[in-house]
Amino acid sequence: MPLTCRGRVRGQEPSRGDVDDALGKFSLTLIDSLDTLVVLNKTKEFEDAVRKVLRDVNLDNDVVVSVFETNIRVLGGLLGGHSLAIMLKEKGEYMQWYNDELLQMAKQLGYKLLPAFNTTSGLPYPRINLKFGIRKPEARTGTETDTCTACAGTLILEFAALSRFTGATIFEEYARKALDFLWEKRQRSSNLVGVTINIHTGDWVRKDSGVGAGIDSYYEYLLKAYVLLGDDSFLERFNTHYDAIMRYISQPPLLLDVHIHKPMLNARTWMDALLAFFPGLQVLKGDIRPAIETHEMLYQVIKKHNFLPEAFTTDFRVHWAQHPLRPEFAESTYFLYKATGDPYYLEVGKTLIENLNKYARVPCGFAAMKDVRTGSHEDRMDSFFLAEMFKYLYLLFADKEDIIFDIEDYIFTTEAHLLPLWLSTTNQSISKKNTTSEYTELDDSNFDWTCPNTQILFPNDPLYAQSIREPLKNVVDKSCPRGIIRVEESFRSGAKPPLRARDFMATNPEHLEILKKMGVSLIHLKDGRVQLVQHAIQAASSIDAEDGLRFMQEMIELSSQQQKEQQLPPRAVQIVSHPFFGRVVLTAGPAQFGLDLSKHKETRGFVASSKPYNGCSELTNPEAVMGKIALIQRGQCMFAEKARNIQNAGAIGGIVIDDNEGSSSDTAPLFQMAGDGKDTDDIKIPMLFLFSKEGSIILDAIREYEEVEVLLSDKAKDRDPEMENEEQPSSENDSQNQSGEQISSSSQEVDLVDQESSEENSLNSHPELLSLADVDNAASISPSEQTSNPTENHETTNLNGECTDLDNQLQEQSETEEDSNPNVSWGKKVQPIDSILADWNEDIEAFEMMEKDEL
Ligand code: DMJ
Repeated sequence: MPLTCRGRVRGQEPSRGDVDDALGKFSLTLIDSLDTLVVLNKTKEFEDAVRKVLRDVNLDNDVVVSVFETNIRVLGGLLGGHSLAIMLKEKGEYMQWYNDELLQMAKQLGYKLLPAFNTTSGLPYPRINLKFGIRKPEARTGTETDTCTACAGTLILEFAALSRFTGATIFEEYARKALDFLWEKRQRSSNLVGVTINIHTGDWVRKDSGVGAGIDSYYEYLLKAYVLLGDDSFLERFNTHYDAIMRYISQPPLLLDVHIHKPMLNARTWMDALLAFFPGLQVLKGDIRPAIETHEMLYQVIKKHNFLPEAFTTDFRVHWAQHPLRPEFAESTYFLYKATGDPYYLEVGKTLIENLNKYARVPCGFAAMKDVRTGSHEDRMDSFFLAEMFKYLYLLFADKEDIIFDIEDYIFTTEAHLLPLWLSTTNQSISKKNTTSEYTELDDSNFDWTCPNTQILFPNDPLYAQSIREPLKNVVDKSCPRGIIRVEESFRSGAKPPLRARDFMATNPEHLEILKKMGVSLIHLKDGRVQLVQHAIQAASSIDAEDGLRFMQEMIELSSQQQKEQQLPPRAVQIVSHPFFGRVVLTAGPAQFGLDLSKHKETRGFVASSKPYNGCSELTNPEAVMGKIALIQRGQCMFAEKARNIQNAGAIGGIVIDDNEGSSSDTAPLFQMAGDGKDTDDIKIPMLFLFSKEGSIILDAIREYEEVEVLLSDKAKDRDPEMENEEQPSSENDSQNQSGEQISSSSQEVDLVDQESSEENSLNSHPELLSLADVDNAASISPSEQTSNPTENHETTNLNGECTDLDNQLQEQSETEEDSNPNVSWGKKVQPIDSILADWNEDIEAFEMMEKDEL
């Protein structure tokens, strides 16, 4: 926890939900970063770290952990550490005392994970209790029915390495069985896999498919299993999937999720940051051109926001604003540099490093970005930052002589742990499968059985990569808003719905008539909102039901767009005084009154606590807050009243700190401070809200340094270099550490509150509903609002950066795609009603899952 300078211990911090499943009280960061130390030539430190692991780490804790995360980070970390420990031992200088102790720990952990595979399918349960396994009453797990494809399909490298290192074949057998099952379950017509699967029945639970979250490393492990184990069947499977990915998901330079049954139908209009690993995998596969294209697009998104947001739209707007310092883009940059030797990729790496140092470096490490738009931090530094990001960035710039072993003798796991390639010929007790009978030869020279060689791909052409990047140089900056292109296409390939979502008025009787015909009913909720529900079976005909589905899709898109537009984005409180110098940026909630920081210059000032602290009456210490930013505690009166009281005392701004001890923006959704229902125009100062954990960082800083200056803004400002230079190395660092300790000791007293969101969306709690959209005042959608709706702005961008008419483009595209794709024949082909309904049900389920996912 780089802001509060402590380790994150499971159970000692408020639960963050699923992300905490990686924490098993087994010194995750220490284990995950073992082999990084050797890569960075910190051999002595590696030796010390291994001793610490052997001395301190307990793998038998009563903690429920993710099988996937434990495998890639802990088992992989131990095996990577073992691989380099034996390499060093053989060299004869370091690790001479080492006697396979890390491997023994890895084996112990491997056996602890095996009970998770006790399912009829052979797919592992997603979680296991390290001490009690699965399904015992004490285990508190084993009731899950679903897992993600990557969770079940990212085991083979670690498990096979464990088997081959130890001779215990059971691990490789289990991992192979899980992979065989996933392969069997692929959607046969598209050769794609869904995001989540039922571990008992093998049914796809989420039928959307991409190369990012939930699936990513399944594909990575098929190709790498071929490389590490030399088993052709893995390459055949990879190639089959790759062909499908390039056919349906790849829309250069984008990679967009589709439905496994209707792969020409996009499942969403945004991409997630995890897919940034894919160009690196394409390099390993030898398909350099699309790798260069996607990487370039991602780089431009990064240049726009300093980091890659967790998700971004097809027109490159931020969809999910956080960035937990993920390494995937650095990984792809490294592979592309290796493949092309183009110094451009060194420049890219330099930008990544500069941004990390400028925006993420904090007193005790590097902090995840809570919001790339504001530059605010989260008290979080995931173990993959040291395991992967450091490693790939170091390797990008390292010469061969900088590394004390030959990196080419190893393969990187998905967590960038190193496994030696000689394992392919060791303990091969599991017979290699020959070409599977189901394998269809792919008619593409990309699927040769040879390793790609850049000299063959583009001999003596240093400008090869540049020539591919050039046409894409404006793809992000000059992009224009766009809608769900392929979904729109499919609308256009059939009749348009008789009523467009944007035109709908809940008070118009004609509209209500059309809705009824389409099987859509209107429910007036008690809180004044209107809910739309579609039952295809109640539609007048199959064509009307199809129209209804399109109408609902449009409405869902429109509704989520409007919700986004109504939200004020979060703001930033940046501590600018010594010794923070702008390094610590706290996520703050905005106010619906007072100075709007997005329109005005930021407010800078020293902070002072108001008296009374709740700010609910005239301040008794106006001299203390005059010309300063007043700190006020939440509660006991309206936010606007607090604002007026501090403004009257002469404060230039206010920060309301949550009175709910232990609350944090890590675990609770930010909100906007509302006015008091009266006119709030008299409030001229900016007001921001901080949860208790973020607020206590400021309060602790006051205790330590007395004078604390902050900046209230819509986006953190670059640090003041002059101030940074004043920082004295030794004594100041000491005080910095002290501050960390002090912050730490006070924060440990924080009450534990489990703030996992209990908000449930009726989408998920009404299984009988075929499709549903919550629409706030749908009847009041006015023509002026319509024009601001991106789905209606029928423009897209061409590669020269000019906006062109989307209607025409879509028309053309849909015409060509219709010919080649039998799935896009809505409204044209005569299909039996049962099959149409079955298809719709699949689509609708998928849309519901998407909505759930987005929520
Ligand atoms: C890493 O833990 C692994 O790379 C995993 O496969 C997915 N991504 C995270 C880091 O983003």
